[in-house]
This record gives sequence, C-alpha cells and structure tokens, in this order.
Amino acid sequence: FKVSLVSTSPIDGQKPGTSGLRKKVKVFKQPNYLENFVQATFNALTTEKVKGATLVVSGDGRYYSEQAIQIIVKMAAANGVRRVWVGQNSLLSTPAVSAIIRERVGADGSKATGAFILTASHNPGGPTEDFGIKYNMENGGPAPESITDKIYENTKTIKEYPIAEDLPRVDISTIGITSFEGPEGKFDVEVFDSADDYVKLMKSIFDFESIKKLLSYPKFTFCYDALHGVAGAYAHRIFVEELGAPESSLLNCVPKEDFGGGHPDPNLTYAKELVARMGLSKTDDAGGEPPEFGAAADGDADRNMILGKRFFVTPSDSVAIIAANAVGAIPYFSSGLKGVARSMPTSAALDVVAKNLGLKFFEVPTGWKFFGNLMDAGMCSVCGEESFGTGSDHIREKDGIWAVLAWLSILAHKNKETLDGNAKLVTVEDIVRQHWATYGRHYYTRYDYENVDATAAKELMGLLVKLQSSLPEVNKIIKGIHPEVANVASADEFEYKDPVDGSVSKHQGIRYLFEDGSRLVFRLSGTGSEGATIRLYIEQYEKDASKIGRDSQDALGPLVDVALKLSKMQEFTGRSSPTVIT
Ligand code: VG1
Ligand code: CO
Repeated sequence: FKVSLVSTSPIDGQKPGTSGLRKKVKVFKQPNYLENFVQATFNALTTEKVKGATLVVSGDGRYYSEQAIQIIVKMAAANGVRRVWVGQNSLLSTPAVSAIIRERVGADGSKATGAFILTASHNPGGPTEDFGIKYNMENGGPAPESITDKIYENTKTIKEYPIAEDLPRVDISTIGITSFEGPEGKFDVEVFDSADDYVKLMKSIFDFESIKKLLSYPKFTFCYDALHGVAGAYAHRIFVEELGAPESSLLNCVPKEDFGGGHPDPNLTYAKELVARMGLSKTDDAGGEPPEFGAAADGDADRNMILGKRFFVTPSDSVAIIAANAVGAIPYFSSGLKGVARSMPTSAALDVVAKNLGLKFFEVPTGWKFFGNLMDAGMCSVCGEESFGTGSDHIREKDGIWAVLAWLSILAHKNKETLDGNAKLVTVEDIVRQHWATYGRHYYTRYDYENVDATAAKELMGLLVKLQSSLPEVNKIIKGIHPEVANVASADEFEYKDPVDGSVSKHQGIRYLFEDGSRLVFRLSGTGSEGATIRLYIEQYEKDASKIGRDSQDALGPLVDVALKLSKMQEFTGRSSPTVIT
C-alpha cells in the first residue's frame, strides 16, 4: 500500500469525556471527524507506541463500527503500526479488550500496547443514535487525563493525517491474519475469536466447578440479559457451554448494531424484560416463578445489574458485598485483598467493610481511569461505582461478567451445605439482608435529569457552589423544609490527588455532607452526547437493625425533597421529575 497525506482542519468539541468521545453517528460521519480524533490520539502517544506497535481495535459492535474499523486500520498502517488485532465481527467487550492488552501473546510473541475501543457503552446505537471511541493504554486501562488532555489539544491544531487509502477492505468476519506490504515494511491485521482469551482469564480467577454445581442445583434458577450488547458474545460461551446453564436462561444475547432498538443500560428502567422476569416490574408480570438470580449488562459489557428473586441489589451494596466475601469465595483473592476503592458518589457501604476488615480504602473521582493507578501500584484489589460498575485488578476496566461470576461464586460458597445435602437455599436477598445486619444499610438512590439545557445546568451547579459558603443559611433552609433532616456539617467540590503519581483532578462533583453521615452529591455527566445531564446522588446511613428494612424511596424521601429544593431543580431545568431513577 501507499501512504498519502490528507489535509484537514480542527473540528470543535472533540474533548474526551468520562470515558472517551461519544457523539451522534451523524457527527462521527462528518468528513475527517473520526480521522482527526484518531490522528490526534496517535500524536499524543510516544513513538514506540505507534511505530512497529501492536494495537487492538474493536468494540460493542454498534452501528458504524465496521466502517470505523476500516478507517482506523488504514490510518494505523499509514502511521507505521506493525499489526492490528480485531475481534471477530469487530466484537470485543471493553473488559475483554483490557484482558487482551494485558494477556494475549501473538503467534510471533507480539504484545499489544494499546487499543481503540469503539463504543458509546450504555447509550443507544443505530443510525440516529450514538457512536464512541476511546483509547486504552498498555496497562489495559483507559488513557489517563494527561493523555486525554493531549489528545484534545491535538484536535485543536491538527492540519493533516496519513492514510493508506488503497489498502483493501479487511474481512473482519473471518478468523485469520491478512498481511500487507507498505513503505515501512509489513503490516498485519489479525482477526481472532472474541471470547477465547477472556474465557481463559475468567477460568483462572473463579472456581468454575463450584459455580457449575450451583447452576445445576434444581432450586437455583438463573437468567442473564445482554440487552443485545456485546456481552451476548460471551454469555453463551461462559454460562451455557462452560457452566451448564440452559439456553433459555439467556435473554437478548444476540449482539445487534442497534441493540434491538433498546437502551443498553442495565438498570430497573431499561432492562425491562429481565425486570419483569425477576418479578420486579410494577406493570408487567412475566408469569411463573421468577429465577433466583438475574443479571444484565450494558452495550460494551463493562456494567452489571445484579438481581435476586423480586429483589434489587444496589451497585454500591454489590461492591461492598463482593469485597466482604471475596476471600473465601473466589480463588483469585485467596491470599487477601490489597485494598478497596470506590468512586466518590458511590455509597459508603464499602467504607464500612474496609474499616471492619482493616483494608486500605480509597475514594476516587467518577470514571474507571482513576482506579488503574492504584491497581498498578498494588494498592487495590476490588473496586466499584454506583453506576453499575464493579471490578478487580484482574484487568483495568470494570467487568460486567466478572461481577456476575463473583456473585455466583459467593452464592456457591454460602450454599456449600445446601448443594451437598438439603439445607435451605441461601438467596441473593438473604445475603444482602445479612450484610445490612452486620454492617448497617446505606439507603441510596440516584436521580438523572438527562438532556437538560446546558446553561441552566451550569447555573444550578453555580448556585450549589455558592451556597457552600453559607452553611448556616443552608441549614436554616433545610429546617424549614424537613426539621427531622440532620444539619449539613461540611460541603465542598470534590478534588482528588492521586496517591501514586500526585496528579490532581478538580471539580469532580459538589458534596453536601450531613452530621448523621447522609450525603448529597451533584455532578454533571461526562458521557452524554446532547445537552447536559445532571446527576443527583442521595445517601443515608442506617445502623439501627430495626430500621434497615424500609423501602429506599420512602426512607430517602425527606432528603430527596431537601436536595431538589436546595438546588432549585425544577426552576432551573423545567423538569418536575427526573428522566431515570436508579
Ligand atoms: C457515567 C457513570 C460513571 C462511569 C461512566 C462510564 O459517567 O456515572 O460512573 O464510569 O459513565 O461508564 P458520567 O460522567 O456520565 O456520570 V460506561 O459503562 O459508559 O463506559
Ligand atoms: Co459500559
């Protein structure tokens, strides 16, 4: 192939958000849009990460992935990349990409040093929906802010990019290596099975035999919903072929480029079919006895929702419960946990576990990139976010299927006697209630106001920052609304200093911390593609065992009320209720 230089000019708005660049497909299809971002990324990397390097390029298979891969392959060839690794049909989950960077060794001993992941995660896909791209580093984790800032700067000054225009279209549906000859030598594209490496890694972490035994126990019934995301490419292999679950336990497990028209976000609002099947829907009844265990994933399979029969496990509780039980239940952790971490808006359930078990604990800003440094430094084993993200240091991304396997391992462990004899089944709900009884319960909810006017959202945040300088006044307002709500003890904008490299991230969300341990957090989302999304996180701690069984929306009612009035939510946004409550 030949290399030609194409002249281009900067395009506005290519700043990577919480997890890469996410925009409507029609934005990505504009001339040079994808090309500029890809070249800006190449230019932000050191030479050895480009010239002669091996890169992974794949994603959740959403609409426009195939075209994007062909463009990135041509640009990689022109930039002197030695080989590109592609999951069959462009499919690799975000956690699988992380695993492949860290673990996969090519036939000639080659190792990947980075990846372009093509996904907009939980955002809908299709011609009128979202596409996205992000770059992951040599450790398998998302590029840190120092790199994403550089990428953004480069997008503002880019003048040209090289491309191998005459490189033939690569068939990404067939496994195998295609070799090309360019001005700087050989260039290979290798297409490989999407699941092999990931399945191998999971088998090295968990005791598949004990999970298999649990799944074959007649009273333990199971259901997994991939919401037509890429998790489907793994679910059949792992749950059916390896662990023996029946085919009928898989819902929406065929990956589709538009996710079947749905919103591939595993929560009680969007995972409708699963929610009905688990007996949790207020309107639909799937009929029959719900399964004992249910789980769902998002488009790129890094998120998870865990459900019991007619029971929802909050993600903040989930990570705390995994941390509390990991050592006995999961072989990977048999020598103990190095530490645990959560994102700032995630509830303090994990903090209580860390304290009781004497574990190192960290609170980082929203977004998985902040966990990576801790893990690379051997300071953290298990971490999670309230946004249905849970994971460990086996890779550097959150991992939806890992979380399901972790829960199944805990269930298998707690049911050892049940599986061997005839003790009563310990259910998901039993495990969670037992956890609350031991550690107390963190009532928790999140209100999302999606696609609101960006200026209004900024003004709302501005007001909340301003109020922080006059707490006596804030407390007067609160007492006027709900006298029973505790006083605000302190308030700030969350700032994080990375304990490993000392880098500082500012403006990571507005916090109001109450005297009784309750918290209100306000943030603007960094993953939307239109307008602004305001996230409001509400949390209240209850140690009293007689009060831990309430409905969470009831328990949090007064605090929610205070949050909405304090922030003048309706005045600023014109919305009388949130788009989604989780
Ligand atoms: C959201 C979540 C955050 C998560 C991020 C990426 O970000 O709140 O916890 O890490 O999505 O997840 P934001 O900035 O919109 O609040 V994923 O599955 O979209 O890669
Ligand atoms: Co995701």
